[in-house]
Amino acid sequence: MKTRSNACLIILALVFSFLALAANSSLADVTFYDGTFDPSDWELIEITDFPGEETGTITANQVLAGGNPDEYLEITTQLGSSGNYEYIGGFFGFFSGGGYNPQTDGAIISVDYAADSKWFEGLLGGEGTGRALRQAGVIYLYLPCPNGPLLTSRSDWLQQTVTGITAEYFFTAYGYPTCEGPHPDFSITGAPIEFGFFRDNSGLGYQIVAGIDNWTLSVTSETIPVAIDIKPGDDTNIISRQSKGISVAILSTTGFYAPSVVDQATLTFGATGDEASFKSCARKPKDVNGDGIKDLVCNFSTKLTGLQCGTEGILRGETTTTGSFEGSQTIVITPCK
Ligand SMILES: [Ca+2]
Ligand SMILES: [Ca+2]
Ligand SMILES: [Ca+2]
Repeated sequence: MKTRSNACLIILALVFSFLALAANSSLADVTFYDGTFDPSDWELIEITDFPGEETGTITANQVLAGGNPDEYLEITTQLGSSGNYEYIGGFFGFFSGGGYNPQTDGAIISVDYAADSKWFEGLLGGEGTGRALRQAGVIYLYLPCPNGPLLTSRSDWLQQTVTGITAEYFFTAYGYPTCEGPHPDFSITGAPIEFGFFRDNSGLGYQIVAGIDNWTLSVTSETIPVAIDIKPGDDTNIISRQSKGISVAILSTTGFYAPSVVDQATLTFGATGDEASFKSCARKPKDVNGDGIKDLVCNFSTKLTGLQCGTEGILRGETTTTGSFEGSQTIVITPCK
């Protein structure tokens, strides 16, 4: 698990490796968290069903005491007193966390959400509250279809959690959803995602003040598959047992530029993929497969790879963000013994 939070907090960078699991089934996780709500860490975007005509507002401000504990974010929804029966909501995006890029952090299996909520004043019943995200400029709300959002209806701090949320539970529809798409793209080719939450109300002529603290969003992601070329440019992949090193190229794609994305210190390569055989990577990226995108060529100690005869060489590593990747290719060690 890695935690991304605002700069005031200690960043946890615990990395659990699930090495005992079979290839391609290991999981990488990242958690976004904030319990301070510094205004510079968040962005509020108003969402409404009458853009430009709404008379209601949604506002937010950081309060320094009285949270669970200390700082929290106070959110006020104000519904217009005349005109359209309106929906007013806000998407709160946590942009200081760096966002999540499926192409370098891994395809998302699901997300878990937790936040503490408290109702302060105004119409009883509270504000609608839930998880939200923005991808390619589109805001998606998670709404437990078809019953609508959770409510901040308690006058004490209450933690609300939802786990195992997949892409099909996020909708672009506001208010009560139709349970139909479009949904965000959690796949390996999906555009970068900013996570956050939403608050909303609908109707006319009332105001609600409610708070949020300890916003937490955890992503469970898949290992990123990468293509590798052992002994770049040579299809035999025959390596002498006496050789000092084995050259392995990590092939780049448009979304995964190996020379800048790979955290070289985490590279392991060999018979199981976990061997600490890494020596170095070439400083200059080189396009070894002629696709026009430069690749990363690294060198591993032949002896430390534990490779025997005809077998598979497995490479594993982590990206400089939060992703784990893996690739393998057939290799022939000679003489075979
Ligand atoms: Ca707090
Ligand atoms: Ca080769
Ligand atoms: Ca290439």
